Amino acid sequence: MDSFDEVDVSRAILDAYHAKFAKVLRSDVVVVGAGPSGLVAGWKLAQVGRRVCILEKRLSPGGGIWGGSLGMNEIALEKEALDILDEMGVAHQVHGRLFTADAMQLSAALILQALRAGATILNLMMAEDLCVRSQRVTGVVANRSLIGDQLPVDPIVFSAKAVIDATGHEAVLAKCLQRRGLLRDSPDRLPGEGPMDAPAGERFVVDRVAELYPGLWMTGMSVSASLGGPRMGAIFGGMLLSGKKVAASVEQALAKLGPEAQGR
Ligand code: 48F
Repeated sequence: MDSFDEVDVSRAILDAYHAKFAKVLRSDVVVVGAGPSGLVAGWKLAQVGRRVCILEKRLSPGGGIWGGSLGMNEIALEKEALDILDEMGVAHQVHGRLFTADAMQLSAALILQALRAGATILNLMMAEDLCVRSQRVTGVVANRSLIGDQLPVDPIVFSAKAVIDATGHEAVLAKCLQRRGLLRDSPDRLPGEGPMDAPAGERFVVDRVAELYPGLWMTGMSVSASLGGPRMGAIFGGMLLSGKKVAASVEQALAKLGPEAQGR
């Protein structure tokens, strides 16, 4: 255990991180936000061979799953989402018309599924803007969390053929386009979420998954925040299914691109 010194430790980390970072500077898909919808989207796209980078501003991926409701670390979900749990080997319990799962198990499983499928997760990385070229989103501008919002330090760019806004209630990327007047037919500001209506909210985040602007898709609560859907809470089936649906939609769009854009 004494065949190394401290600089060996630093160098190993630096080299490994550099390789990981360099690999995703040009990705097929950049997912911003590692909550339930973003992690499912990243997992499913990596599973079909796409180079996927997931940017998460917090230290821990998992978004709103960890705390369940009121910090009670259980989440509820509907039967339609059970297949996704089964695929990951996450246990569930029956509670009347609903099901529950352990929030720790679900968060950990989603993170591991995404990583094992080949996605790269960069935590402490905060998306602050988008690259737009010829009226298409071509990448994400990001900075270190706790640098980007506090110090005058320039960001870095991750390019992508498709970007997914999975930033939850904040709908960060949709707002980037909105404040520049790039969203056609939209009012001065995004409508934000409507009042709580859990069943309608769950349907909304799945039904209304869409490409908001060429190259930019939305999933999870950012769908509601961008399009004025109802809020809902501590029920997660819609988030998982929304992530799965956006992955299918992005994959379909990427498959239509020319062969040089495929680059798997
Ligand atoms: O909030 P979050 O879990 O979004 P979601 O996938 O799921 C919503 C549910 O958790 C819950 C709900 C269901 O009943 O209503 O709220 O739609 O995950 C969003 C992730 O995005 C990260 C944030 O830290 C969280 O982990 N995030 C937000 N803004 C940025 C970001 C940003 N600018 N850059 C990188 N990550």
